[in-house]
Amino acid sequence: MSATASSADAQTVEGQGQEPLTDGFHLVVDALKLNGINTIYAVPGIPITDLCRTAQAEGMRVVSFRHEQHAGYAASIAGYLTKTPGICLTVSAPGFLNGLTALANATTNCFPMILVSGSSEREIVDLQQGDYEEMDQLAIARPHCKAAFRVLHAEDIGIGVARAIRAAVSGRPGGVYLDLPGKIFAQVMDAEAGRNSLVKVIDPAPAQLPAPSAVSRALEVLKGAKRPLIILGKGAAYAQADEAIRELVEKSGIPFLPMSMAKGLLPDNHPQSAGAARSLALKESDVVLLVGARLNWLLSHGKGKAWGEPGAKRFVQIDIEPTEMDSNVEIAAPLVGDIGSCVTALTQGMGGNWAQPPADWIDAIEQRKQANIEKMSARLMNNSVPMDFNSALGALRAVVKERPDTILVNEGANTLDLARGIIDIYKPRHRLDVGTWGVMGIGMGFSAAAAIETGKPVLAVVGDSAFGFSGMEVETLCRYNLPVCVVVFNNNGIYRGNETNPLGGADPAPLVFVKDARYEKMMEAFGGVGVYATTRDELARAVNEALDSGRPTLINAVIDEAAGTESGRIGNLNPQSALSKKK
Ligand code: ADP
Ligand code: TZD
Ligand code: MG
Repeated sequence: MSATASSADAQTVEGQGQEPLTDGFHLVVDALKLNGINTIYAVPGIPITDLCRTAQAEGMRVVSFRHEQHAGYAASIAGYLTKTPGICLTVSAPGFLNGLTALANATTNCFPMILVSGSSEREIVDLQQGDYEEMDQLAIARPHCKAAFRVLHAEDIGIGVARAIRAAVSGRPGGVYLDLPGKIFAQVMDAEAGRNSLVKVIDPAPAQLPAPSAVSRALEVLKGAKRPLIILGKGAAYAQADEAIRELVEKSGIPFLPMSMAKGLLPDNHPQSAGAARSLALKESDVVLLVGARLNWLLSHGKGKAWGEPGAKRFVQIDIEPTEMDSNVEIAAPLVGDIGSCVTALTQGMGGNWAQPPADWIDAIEQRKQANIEKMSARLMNNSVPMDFNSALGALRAVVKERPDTILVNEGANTLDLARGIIDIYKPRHRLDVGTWGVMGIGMGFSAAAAIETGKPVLAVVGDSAFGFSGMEVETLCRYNLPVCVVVFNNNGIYRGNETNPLGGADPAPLVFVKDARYEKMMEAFGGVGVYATTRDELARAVNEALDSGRPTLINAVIDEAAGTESGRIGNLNPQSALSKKK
C-alpha cells in the first residue's frame, strides 16, 4: 500500500490532480492533532526537519530549543501540567541521547511525555554498517521509559502514536519512546486510507476505582489514629482532583504536609498545613495517609530517625501503581486506584459525623508552627548587602504572595531547599522543581513550557550553577517572547563561592565560578531585560516590573558567597573524605 518517495516528491503530494495523497510527515502531525496534542518541543535536523515545518504549517505550535534536553524537560512538564503527554522531537543518535535524560527524568517523576526521535536506516543500523548518526535507539531507550515503540510503515503511524499516548498517561504516568526511522516520513499513501489509519485514543487514562473492602480498611486505620497526618505528593497535584482533595482534608480535619511540588494544592497558609512543623509531624504522627507520594529518599524511606519510634507508624497509601505498596515499609491499608476516585471514596465513607483528630495533636502542631514561623521571620527581613539566601527569598516570598498566579520554577541546592520552605504557594501546580532525582537543568525548559501551557507568568528562582545547565535557552525565552522572569542566585558557585585550591595553584577550586559573573547580560544579548540586583528592594522591584511587563527578564541577584551550606539541606547524603586536604 505504501510507496516511498523522496522528500521533494512529498512536497508535491498535493495538487497532482489525481488521487489525493498523504505522507508520513502529515500522518504524524494529523495523528497528534487528532488526539488533542497541539504543541511540539523540538530541535530540528535530519530526518525531522520537514516534520517541524509540516507541523507548523498545519497549525501546531512548534517550539524550537537550543538543546534537546531542555525541549525534553519542557515536554515533560507540559505533560505534568496538562495530563496530556508532552511531545519532544529530536534527530537521531546524539539528539536522541540529549533528549533521553529528560525522558528518563519524566519516567522517574511520573510525568507523561513522548520522546519522538527520527532514526537512521534499520538495515544499516542493524548490520552496524556505519550509517549517519547510527544507533539502536529503541534498545537504548527501553530501560528508561514505560514503553518504547518503533513504526516502520506510514500506515502504522496512527496506531503507533495512539499506543504511545495511552502508555504515557494510563496507570502510573511516565515517559514513552517512539522511534520513527527517516524512511517513513516520505512514504506516501492514499489520503483517505491515511485518515482511516489514524486512531483517536478514547479515555486514555481510565478512572480506576478502589475496591470497597480496601476503602473500609483504610477508614478503619484512620479512625483509630490519635495523631494522624496526610502527606500530599506531586501525584496528587498531577491528578487534578483539587476539590476532592480539599474536601477530604477539611472534612477529616487532619493536618497535611505537602511534598515540594504539591505545595499550593491546598494553599500553604491553610490552617491545617503542617508545613512549618514538618519534622514534628513526621516524627510524632501515628497514622500517615500518603496521597500520590512515594516513600522514597525524599521521605527518608518511611523509617529511621525522622519517623520516630521504629514500627510505631501505620501507613495508608493511595497510589495508582499497585507495586508501589510496601516498597519501603509495610502499608497497613493500600488503596490502589486513581487519586480522584480513592479520595472521594474515603470522604464519602467518613459519613456525616467523622470525629476530628484529638485537640492535643492539633495544638502541638500549631505551637511548633508558630515557633518556627517566628524564628524564620527575622531572617527574612534582614537587609544586609550582599543579600543572603533568606533575605533574598524573603523579598520573593512577598512578591509571590501578592501575585499568587505566578508559577514558580526552582532549582539549585541552597537556592532550592531554602526557597521550598520560604516561598508560600497558593494554587495547585504552581511550583515546579527538580523533582525525584534532584536534577539540575530543568530551569529554562520548565519555565518555557509552564508559560506556554498555562499562559501565566513564570518566576524561575535558580542557583548560578543550576542556571548554567540550561542558560543558553534564554535565547528561546526571548525568541518566543515568553513571560519568564529568571532570578539567578549568584553566590559564585556550587553551594558557596569562597572555596580555594588547597595547593594554592592557578586553578580555582572545583566548586567555584568566575567571581561576580554578569549573567544578566546573557538575557540582554538576545533582546530581553537584564538587571543586576544587590539589595532586597532592587530585587523585588525588578521582579515586579518583569511580571508586569511580561518581558523575558534575567535578574542577577548577588548573594553572599559564604552564605550557603554544603549540598543545601541534604549534606547527609554526601560522602566526605576524612583524609584529603580541604581548605
Ligand atoms: P513526591 O515526589 O511529591 O513525593 P512522587 O513522585 O514520589 O511524589 O509520587 C507520585 C506518586 O503518584 C507515584 O507513585 C504515582 O504512581 C502516583 N500517581 C500519579 N498519578 C496518579 C493518579 N492519577 N492517581 C493515583 N496515583 C497517581
Ligand atoms: N548534575 C545534575 C544533572 N544534577 C545534579 N543534581 C548535580 C549535577 C549535582 N548538583 C546538585 O545536586 S546541586 C548542584 C549540583 C551541580 C548545584 C548547586 O549550586 P547552585 O545552588 O549554584 O545551583 P546554590 O544556591 O549555590 O547552593
Ligand atoms: Mg550557587
